[in-house]
Order: sequence, then C-alpha cells, then structure tokens
Amino acid sequence: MSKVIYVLNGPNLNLLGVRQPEVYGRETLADIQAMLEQSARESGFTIEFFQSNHEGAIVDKIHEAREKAAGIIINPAAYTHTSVAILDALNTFDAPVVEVHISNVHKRESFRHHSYVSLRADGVIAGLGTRGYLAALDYLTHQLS
Ligand code: CA2
Repeated sequence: MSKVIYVLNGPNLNLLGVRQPEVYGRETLADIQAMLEQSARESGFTIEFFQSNHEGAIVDKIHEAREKAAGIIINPAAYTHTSVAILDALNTFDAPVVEVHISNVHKRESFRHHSYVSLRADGVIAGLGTRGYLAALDYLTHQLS
C-alpha cells in the first residue's frame, strides 16, 4: 500500500504568516510542510505537499492522488464553501480524507459554516490553528498502519 499522504491547500494559503496573523497565526505554509514532513517520517510515511489558488489545479491533484495517495489532508480554504467540483473529485478517491481549517469556521461569518467538502470528509478539524494539520496526520498514520 502507498505510504504517501497528500496535503492539499487552497487559495490564499500561500499568504499564511504574511497577512492576518490574528486569524491564521504566524507560521508559514513552508513551516507547516516542514512540521508534517518530520512527523510523517517518524511514522514511516511521506508527504506530497501542494497549494494552489486555482480550483481546477486542486481537482487535478486529487485525481493524481487516486493513483498515488494513501490518504488526503485538505484545507480547501474558500473553496470549502463553494466547490462542488472539489467535492466531486474527492468522491472519486477511495481512501481516508481529513478536512482541516486553521480557524474555527463556526465562530466566523455564517457563509463559512457550510462545507461541501464535509459531505465527503471522514473527519473535520477546525480552530486548532496549524496543529490541526498534525492532528489530521496523526489520525491518518494510525488508520493506515
Ligand atoms: O480557517 C481556515 O483554514 C480556512 O480554510 C481559511 C480560508 C477561509 O476562506 C476558510 O473559510 C477557513 C482562507 C485562507 C486565506 O488564508 C490567508 C492567510 C493569510 C492571509 C490572508 C489569507
């Protein structure tokens, strides 16, 4: 079985640590990648880390994951609340999916309370900051070992 976990990040997350630290913290996406790579290594897994500001590019990466990934961690960012295309792509993926949000979307504007991706996700983590990605990885490595 594949030992690769795909970590997919949606639009504007490339600005993590650069803008709005009061909402999203001071860590950058590169910091998150390094933290996940180390943790995955300790569990005998590897990470394929990806960010895009384009919906179709995320759909293409999920299609790639169909052949290569043992599980997916996804923070679809704003596409969480709008993207049937990402939901449809995830519905073609046959292994575990964990949805992560850095902020607690349920404490925020009502348009952030609905997630298309949650209709597919096996688990949803919100509001734990960037530690949420680590919690998702811990869940997946235990499920898949
Ligand atoms: O809390 C999360 O992780 C979100 O997925 C982040 C999205 C937001 O649209 C979701 O409702 C919740 C926004 C990501 C934008 O990231 C930025 C990072 C730094 C500065 C500005 C935006």
